[in-house]
Amino acid sequence: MMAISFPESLVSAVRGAKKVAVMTGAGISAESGIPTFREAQTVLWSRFRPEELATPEAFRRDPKRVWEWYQWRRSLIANARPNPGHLALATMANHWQKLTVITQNIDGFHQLAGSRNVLELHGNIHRTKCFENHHFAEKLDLTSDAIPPRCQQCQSPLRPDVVWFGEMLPQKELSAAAEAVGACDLFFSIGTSSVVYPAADLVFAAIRRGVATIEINPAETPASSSFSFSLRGAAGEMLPSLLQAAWPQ
Ligand code: BJW
Repeated sequence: MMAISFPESLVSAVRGAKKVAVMTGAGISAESGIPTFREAQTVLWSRFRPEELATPEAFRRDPKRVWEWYQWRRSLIANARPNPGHLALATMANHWQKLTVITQNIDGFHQLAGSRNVLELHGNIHRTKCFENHHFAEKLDLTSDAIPPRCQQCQSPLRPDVVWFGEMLPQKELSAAAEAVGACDLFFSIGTSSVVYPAADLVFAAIRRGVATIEINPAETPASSSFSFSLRGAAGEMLPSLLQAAWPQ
């Protein structure tokens, strides 16, 4: 592991924390090989902005294209694994009284890495529901030629159970996330550009509370200058190094 040196005040904030809230975004899964949203890394993603695919209007206009985009992402996720960033975070939980992981990601990697208290604000790509009536589909009927496949109860086209632009976030998860941010004594923002709301509201709410806040991101974000510590680097390198600095093995 690359040796990274952190300010002593940062290490003691990490070591001394009791209730920790962590907001994660696409950047934490980048080192697992999952492309982020706002960095043009692949042909598919650079041709369309997320705002043009991740909306109910886009699905209504061209359900096949949107479905196939998610099928492509499902297969990327199925063939990828959590990385050292996800794993370090799961280990850190053992050192704190409470860790709440609030994620905008839909890949399920925090849970796969062993994190237990995970709030998924934007849903999960592994669940499927129908567009019209939100009937959950336990099993996909891929024997029919229909793309997307149809709901077995109402014949409406199926879609992933994720949150698109203009849709409400799951209220239970959003309230629990706000509660965790309101109660934490240390807050991390990891791998998110902090431009999508209401998730970004939670980042700014943590900053406003005046508790210790740490950002981990190779690039600057609109929130960077407001954090107590803004660490420029990859989550898969920063988090294992921080774990080692706070609790040397
Ligand atoms: C690394 C790294 C490494 C790289 N290590 N880091 C207030 C103001 C303005 C607008 C709004 C507002 N409130 C609501 C809105 C509208 C809208 C919105 O926010 N628009 C903005 C774009 C302006 N929000 C909504 O519509 C939300 N719903 C809502 O508000 O409902 C109420 C309502 C309903 C009806 C009418 C009015 C109100 C819903 C938002 C849903 C977002 N959905 C998506 C798709 C999810 C499904 C899917 O995956 O397909 O969520 S869009 C996409 O963006 C996805 C992400 O979770 C989300 C955030 O992106 P994220 O994770 O930050 O990724 P990137 O790519 O932006 O950034 C990656 C970062 O990682 C970068 O900074 C890199 O540098 C960094 N990085 N490598 C660490 N190794």
